[in-house]
Amino acid sequence: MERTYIMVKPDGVERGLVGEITKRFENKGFQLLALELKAPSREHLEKHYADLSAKPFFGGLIKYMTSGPVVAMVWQGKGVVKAGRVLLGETNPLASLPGTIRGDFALDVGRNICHGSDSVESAEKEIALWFPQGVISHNRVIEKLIYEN
Ligand code: IDP
Ligand code: MG
Repeated sequence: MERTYIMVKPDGVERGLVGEITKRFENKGFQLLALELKAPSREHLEKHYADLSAKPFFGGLIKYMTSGPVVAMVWQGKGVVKAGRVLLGETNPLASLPGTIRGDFALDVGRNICHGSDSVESAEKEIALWFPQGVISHNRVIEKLIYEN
């Protein structure tokens, strides 16, 4: 089953949006496999965002991401990587439709409150980076109410 890495960024945590963001993944039917409030180091975040290290906003991004604790999560379910990005909205919150997390709760690309993996491959890399100890394995009782097969 597909998994993705979702993170509430420091502004999302500080604004009290952890429950709101988590609720949307729960409501959709996805399964929570890991959740932890973390204060990652600069080095850890530089690894997480390594693909963006040449971007002009990289320094600001790392400063933003180290400004407070984040909530690191792993969610599992059918098509969860793409569906997670749909729930989040566009990178630029002003381009995000109402009904999406960024569309409902953010304005600025540099304060867009949440992260979601952009492919199955990067999801697995990010899960290994944030949860090197691994995540739980649990067969939900409600699985037959969420999936036909
Ligand atoms: P994503 O988070 O939607 O996948 P990415 O392009 O991977 O977007 O960029 C990672 C994060 O870097 C964004 O969520 C945003 O916080 C920040 N970022 C992206 N583009 C800009 C920009 O042009 N200015 C400032 N910050 C940016
Ligand atoms: Mg990205």
